[in-house]
Amino acid sequence: MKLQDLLVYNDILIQCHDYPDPDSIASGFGIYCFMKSHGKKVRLIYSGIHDIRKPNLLIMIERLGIPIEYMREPEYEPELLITADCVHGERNVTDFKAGTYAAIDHHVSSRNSSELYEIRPDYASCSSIIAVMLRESGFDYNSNPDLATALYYGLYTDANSMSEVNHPADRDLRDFAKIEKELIPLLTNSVLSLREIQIAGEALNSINNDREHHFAVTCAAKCDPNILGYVNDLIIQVDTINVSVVCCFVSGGIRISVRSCINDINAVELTRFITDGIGSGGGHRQKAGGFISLDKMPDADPDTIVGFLIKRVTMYYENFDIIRAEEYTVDPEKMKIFVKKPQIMGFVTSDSIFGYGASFRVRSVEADFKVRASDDLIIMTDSRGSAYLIDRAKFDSTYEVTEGVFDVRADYHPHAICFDREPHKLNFSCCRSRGGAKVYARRLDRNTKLYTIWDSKNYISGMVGDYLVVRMDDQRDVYIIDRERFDEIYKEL
Ligand SMILES: [Mn+2]
Repeated sequence: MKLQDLLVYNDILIQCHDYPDPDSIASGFGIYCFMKSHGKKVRLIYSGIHDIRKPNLLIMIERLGIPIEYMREPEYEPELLITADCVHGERNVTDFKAGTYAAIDHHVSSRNSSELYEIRPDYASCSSIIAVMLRESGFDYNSNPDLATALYYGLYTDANSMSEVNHPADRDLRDFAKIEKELIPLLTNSVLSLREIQIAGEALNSINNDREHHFAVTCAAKCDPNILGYVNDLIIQVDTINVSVVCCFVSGGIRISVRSCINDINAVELTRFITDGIGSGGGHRQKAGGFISLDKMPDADPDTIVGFLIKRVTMYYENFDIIRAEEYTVDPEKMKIFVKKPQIMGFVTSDSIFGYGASFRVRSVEADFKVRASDDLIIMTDSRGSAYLIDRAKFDSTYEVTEGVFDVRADYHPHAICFDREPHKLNFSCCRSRGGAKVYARRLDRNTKLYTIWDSKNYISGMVGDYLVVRMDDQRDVYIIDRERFDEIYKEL
């Protein structure tokens, strides 16, 4: 869905979830500004038993001039109702009737069937989705500093002070929003009430510590999700705790915060494992956050959710093998020989972007990485938009240049970022791999974490059904490829 698709309507109501948080308010405000700029009759509202009382929200609304109104009961039936950071029909949003419903949200919902619903669970905040959608519709959110600050703060709070940013769109909003800098410290230091610091204390007092696997789980009473990160950053410092999960009930579901201080457990991966099928999650190797939809766990209470989390974390621990490439030896009985098929890939020479010697970052779906431009260094991509570097010698021996422009069919097209300049979209040309390289491979029958010879700190994850692959000409080079991709690249000899 595009924001322009909503311009056929004139009488528009934008609704945040009940007891809105900064992300919901900022998202609604973004849609409001867009609709206003097109001369629409529009109101921004929220409902719930009581109006907004939290000091940071009151400051945000006042200082950024956000025209949000409290509407306890529906006052009229608009032509179009757009829910921001929530979906009509979910439990966390009061039922308002409308001619047509639209929604923009980053929470997994079972009600995302309509064409006017834009749900992107990979984004850490709804504000990041709004930032992308505004830009795609030709509306520069930076032209309105209040809006830029609101969206930034929406992401800031939903991503636990930016430590759980996830999608490249989150990173773009974090890096490129032109914010009113003095306001952020004021907002972030008006978060805790006396009651909330007591909630933090209670959560610390009721830690469940698994002594076998060295993980901890605790549930905090209903509180601002910021408390979760705060509590969890303390728990992870305990000597006998390597992994910690803290949860609390929030509007519409359960927020979880996950920390890991060991290489063998990636916090994002654990978060996704916990929320698989019932929610979503994102973040970094050491810090991550997730959301479980109450729809999927309707009977959850603090005790059952703690029990559930302990069970899932234990399951995670007991369901993977670890392989270290350096110590790995091929067992020809168990592995078959495959040959690489020719592949069409995209490439761009690094010095063709900002010139020879320029330093910049490449942002792609998976991560950002640094580049020092030279004619020897080439940026590659595949059709899924994941990017990586190779040197010219390896490029020349593996690929031949072919005609045409390479098409990235992915949610996020790789960009080059040079200081605070606008991100530069990379234009890739086509090349074809020569193919013919032989590998040993086998399908994984257990989830596996692999430390390659290139990186002894960050493992690569393989799930049951993926392939463990070993280069025949260099048997130390062990890697994992997912099942679909493996079938695209290799055929059995
Ligand atoms: Mn949100």
